[in-house]
Amino acid sequence: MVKVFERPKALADVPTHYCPGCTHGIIHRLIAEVIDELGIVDKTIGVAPVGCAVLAYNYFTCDMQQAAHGRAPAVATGIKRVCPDSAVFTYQGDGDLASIGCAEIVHAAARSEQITTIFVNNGIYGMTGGQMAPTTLPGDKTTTSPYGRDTSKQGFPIRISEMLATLDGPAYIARVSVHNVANIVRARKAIKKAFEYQLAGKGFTLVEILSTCPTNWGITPIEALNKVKSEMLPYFPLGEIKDIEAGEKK
Ligand SMILES: Cc1ncc(C[n+]2csc(CCOP(=O)(O)OP(=O)(O)O)c2C)c(N)n1
Repeated sequence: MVKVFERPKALADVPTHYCPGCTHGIIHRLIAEVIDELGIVDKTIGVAPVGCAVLAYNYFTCDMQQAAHGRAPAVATGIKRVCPDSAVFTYQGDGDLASIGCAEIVHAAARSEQITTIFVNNGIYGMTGGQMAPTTLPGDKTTTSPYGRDTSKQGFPIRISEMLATLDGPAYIARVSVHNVANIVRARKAIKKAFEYQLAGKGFTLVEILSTCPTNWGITPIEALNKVKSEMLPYFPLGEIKDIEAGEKK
């Protein structure tokens, strides 16, 4: 019989706690596939965030460390500097990375720490019940913006990837999405490239992944995927935002 499906070895054989239609699970799988493909499970150390992915340490079979809210880049910096031969990644939501942890990610990127950040942008604080995040779209209703995000009072969403790409430190920054198969394939390529750049010592790498939160968005999983496509993509355009290798080839 031909085997058509195999769980990546870097992914533990346990059920996850994620809501139906949440794309954290897809993103976990992509990271695990890349870790398997690069054969680095024994030397990979992930840093779990505070947010819905707080239990990520239960889902990956590589070493994992838990960080305080937003502090994953600082924790990852320490790990990587002590274990320079390891592959270190942080896994962070938009509340974690773009709000309370904004300073940490900016300075880790500016220092060009040799780490890979997986930035899961679902435009909301999922774990705590759907509060407005720095990436919440204008007009979107959340528990802290019940009439919709009003940019005159609550400001505009932050495009973290573009902002970090202005720094000299990052080697690779891409924004991808997992709302359909073609984009899942592209997301996997970007994650792999980020890990490869880290292993080659090229500098700080970050992959922002547009994600869903049907529970707190108050819509169905299918509607959530459609919202990513029709509403998030125009505000957060996909693509490789910085790639030091592409720059050199020009
Ligand atoms: C120091 C501190 N402040 C606030 C919180 C409460 N808190 C837990 S998760 C979270 C936001 C999570 O949102 P996000 O990072 O976008 O991840 P998601 O849950 O959407 O995946 C907040 C504010 C906390 N745990 N610690």
